[in-house]
Amino acid sequence: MHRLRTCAARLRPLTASQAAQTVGQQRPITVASTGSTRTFQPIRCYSAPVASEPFLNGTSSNYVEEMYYAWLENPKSVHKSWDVFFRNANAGAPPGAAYQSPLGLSAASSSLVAPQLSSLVGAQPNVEKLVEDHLAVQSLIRAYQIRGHHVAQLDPLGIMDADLDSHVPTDIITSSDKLDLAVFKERLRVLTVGGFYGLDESDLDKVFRLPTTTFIGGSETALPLKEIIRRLEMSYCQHIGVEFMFINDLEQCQWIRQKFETPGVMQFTLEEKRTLLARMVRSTRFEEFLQKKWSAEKRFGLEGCESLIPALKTIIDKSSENGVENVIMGMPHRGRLNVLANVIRKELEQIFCQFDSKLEAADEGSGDVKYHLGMYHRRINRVTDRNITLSLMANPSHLEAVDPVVQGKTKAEQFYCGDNDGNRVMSILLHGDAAFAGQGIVYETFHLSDLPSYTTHGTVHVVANNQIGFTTDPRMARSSPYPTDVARVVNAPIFHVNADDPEAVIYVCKVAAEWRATFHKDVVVDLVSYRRMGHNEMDEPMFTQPLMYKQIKKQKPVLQKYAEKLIAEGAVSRQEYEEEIAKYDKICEEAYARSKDEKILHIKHWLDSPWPGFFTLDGQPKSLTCPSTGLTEENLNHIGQMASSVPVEDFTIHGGLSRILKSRGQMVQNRTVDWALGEYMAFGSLLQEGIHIRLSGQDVERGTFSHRHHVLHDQNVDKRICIPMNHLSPDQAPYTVCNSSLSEYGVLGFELGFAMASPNALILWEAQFGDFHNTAQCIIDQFICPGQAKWVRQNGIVLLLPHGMEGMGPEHSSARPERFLQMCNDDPDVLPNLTDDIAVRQLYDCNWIVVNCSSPGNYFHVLRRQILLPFRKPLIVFTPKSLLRHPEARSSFDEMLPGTHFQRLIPEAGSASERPEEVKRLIFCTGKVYYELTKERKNRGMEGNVAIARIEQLSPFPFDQVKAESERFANADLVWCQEEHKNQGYYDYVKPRIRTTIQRAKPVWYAGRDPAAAPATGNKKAHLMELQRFMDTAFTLDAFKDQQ
Ligand SMILES: Cc1ncc(C[n+]2csc(CCOP(=O)(O)OP(=O)(O)O)c2C)c(N)n1
Repeated sequence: MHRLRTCAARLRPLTASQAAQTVGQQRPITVASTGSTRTFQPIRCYSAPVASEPFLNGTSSNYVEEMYYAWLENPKSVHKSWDVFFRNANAGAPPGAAYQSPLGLSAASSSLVAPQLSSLVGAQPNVEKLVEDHLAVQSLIRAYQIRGHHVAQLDPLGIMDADLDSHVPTDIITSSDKLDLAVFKERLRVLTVGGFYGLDESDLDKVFRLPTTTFIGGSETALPLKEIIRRLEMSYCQHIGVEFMFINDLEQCQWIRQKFETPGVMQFTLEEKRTLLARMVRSTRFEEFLQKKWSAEKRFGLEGCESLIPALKTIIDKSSENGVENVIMGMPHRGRLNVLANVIRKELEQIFCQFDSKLEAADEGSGDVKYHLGMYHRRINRVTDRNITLSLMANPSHLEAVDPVVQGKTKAEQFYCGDNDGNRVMSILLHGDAAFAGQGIVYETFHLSDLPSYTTHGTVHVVANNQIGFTTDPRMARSSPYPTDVARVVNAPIFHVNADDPEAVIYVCKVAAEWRATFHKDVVVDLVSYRRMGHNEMDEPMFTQPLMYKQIKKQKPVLQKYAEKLIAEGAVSRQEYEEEIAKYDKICEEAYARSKDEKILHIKHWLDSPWPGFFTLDGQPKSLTCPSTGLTEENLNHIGQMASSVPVEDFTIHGGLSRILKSRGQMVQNRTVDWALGEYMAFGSLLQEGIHIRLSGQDVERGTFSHRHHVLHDQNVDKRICIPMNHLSPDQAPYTVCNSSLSEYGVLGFELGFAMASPNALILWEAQFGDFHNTAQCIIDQFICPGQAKWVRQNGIVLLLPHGMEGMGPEHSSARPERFLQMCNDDPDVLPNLTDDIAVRQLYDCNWIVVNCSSPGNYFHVLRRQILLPFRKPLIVFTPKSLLRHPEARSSFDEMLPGTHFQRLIPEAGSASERPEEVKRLIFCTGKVYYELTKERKNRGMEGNVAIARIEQLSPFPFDQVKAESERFANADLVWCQEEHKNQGYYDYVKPRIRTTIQRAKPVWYAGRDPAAAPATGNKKAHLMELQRFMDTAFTLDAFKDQQ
């Protein structure tokens, strides 16, 4: 195409009047995109008449263009005369010289063309200049598109560079005093002298043809250079800085260019302006009202970035117009109360009463500070007159941690309403500039955005970029030019906008919402603003940013500026403006008066994810019992068949896998399950009962230890897969199993969010090895552990954490049970009432459940119990590695039949239980070490005098069953045995609880590894020696006599 431009058109500058007559025919081009087609208007084709080639005119050039393309593909496919013409033109022949008549061509050959051309080119040097000038103009346009944002006037204070760089790119003809002709000319001169473009002042009035990659011409295809520059300045260097040229999709780039370059795009109706003013009034006066009433309270006000409120409202209005019915939002502290009041429309009195420190909390748990609480609200969108549900997720202080949670919740809402393309449910994420740049979870969340099982089909990100993070300047807080650069990794366009220009803000928000609706991809709006107060209202910003704050003190509030603008334009009268303010102030005052009537604080009014129908109307569980988690033999057989077969035809699986499936089949015949089959039985049965299951994590489809194989791969057809679990019965719930990106923080947060959407789903996240969960520690500490206490919302997420000391070194060994146990809320020193319903009651009171199952049957039960319970609690499961294939780690169908339950404690059932009074030692343990203990006991022939009991549910602690077991072996001393080091594992958790159970009547001795800094040795021999040493301790009956 580039060659065609130079040869078929032989561009040369036209005068302005000529240009007006030579408007090229515009033909719309239609571009296919996901699910729809779009038409761009206008796309120019180079069809202007060119005087120098007599046969080229407006009507013939299409024909020439086609000939040219044909020639490019195959020079022999066109007539010889065209062949010669294109060769000459391509070689640089000047206008009029490229064409040679066919007659003269009888002996035409490329050897003839070259000497002829060289003389022609030499004879008309100005043609070269013309081509160069056009190329220069094209480069200039491109330079603005790529780098215009670097000089856009983004900082409302006018003292900072949003990209942290005061340098003006050398290839744009602008300066911060843009459009000042003198400055402009000087810069043009510098560029000319520098030889960058080779243009000079005399070119300013010359008319240049515009390339197809710009829309600045509107309906014109050629413009004088001066006008080209002016329009580029208007598009790219005013209050909007558009960063998009890194996107490697032409259609998307064209779309954005059209949105920002087309002349007159930023025009607003009177109605729109007045609505915008009213929204600015609400945003501004809300903060003023809070400041007036509670001047000594922290509220993390929005002052300096008030246009955030109309920005969000515009995104929501536009999205609602495009069919969105449900918007899930996540945001940090800044402006959160304002968003709750003016975007979500939480009742103002509910917000105001949060400021009343004397109000008592009605709900159990810690509650949370007001600027962390979530909210769910369904209402009519006044602009579109359509229903819309808005929810703001509760979040911790930990900045950006809520991002993946919002995405997971959004994905779940899309999944449950069959919204496969994100047309009805969307997410909006708000960020602070320092956090957006600094927190790695932002990057991890972006990387989920286009993965099939994690995409939410485009998120609109809004950065409240107040150009400061607490007391830290941006130049100390990030190494990238903008805080938003992280978004570039997923090709998200970034719209920087000066937040003191509300109309520009509204415009980019409209475009952002349209972008999301059109391309279903992420987009970022960067609201460049300032922070009028300190980090919070108590902070003194002058300590650290004196000059910035001197400027801020002089800065006229944006509402005032915008109101004055509209009054000057005549869009609104001063009286109307003042009435609007008075109206909103009155609303606030009335709500304030009502808030005084509130007697009690209800955190449950701040629930972000209600589960209608799951609880009673009072929010209580419908019962406090749990039915049997067993299954019929028939059902176990049916699921077992599916787990051991390939339910589709002509599907070739790997030979090794065939053997695995065959051995599963044999297990089913023998009425036994191993770990994988036990899990299969639990999943399969819940699916058949209508419970959706989603298992996500790194390599979960096969299973890190190659034991699961939930996704079969055809060995002959690329990417053909089969998930037998989805073939159980026609009316079953869907099973989702998905290998995730290599992120724990992001993916665990995502699954937690997914689990929030519905109580009727089993959502599991599996760590590759249990210790990797600590890169997601924030999700565990801030959401999973205290979520219900802070935000009265339950969550039944399951964490599968492979754990066990197997000589694999300090990593890959410990899932750190001690940390989970240390965060359990049960009291070690208080023996609960040992009533019949203690098991369920304890579960209801706990903050999470921690188990380490020693048998596949018990694992099966605990998974099923998770759903059959009438409430939801997070479940932490330490899962095995070597036990997956241990011949003894099998369970019989008998342990899984109707009437069976999860066993919180598996008592001694061997010879020791025959004469319990003769038993000298009762060893309590959990997990894999049980198999090492029983082996050692057998080797030593001590089965009659050492009993071993397995605590399968560590927390809530089975006080009742530990008591029963201790009383059964009344003459035995008590030992806690674990394979973990003494300062790790379970010891510190179980010891005081066993002591409480036996009323401190006996000591609880320790057999296990010594305290250590690392979780395990890297030396296999040392590992085995350690194991032998603590086995010796466990089975030496007088091992503790010196400690008596
Ligand atoms: C993960 C995390 N680290 C540190 C903090 C403490 N902190 C609270 S606000 C803040 C500054 C945030 O700056 P920015 O993201 O620009 O938002 P702003 O407060 O300016 O709106 C910091 C460091 C935190 N809340 N979370």
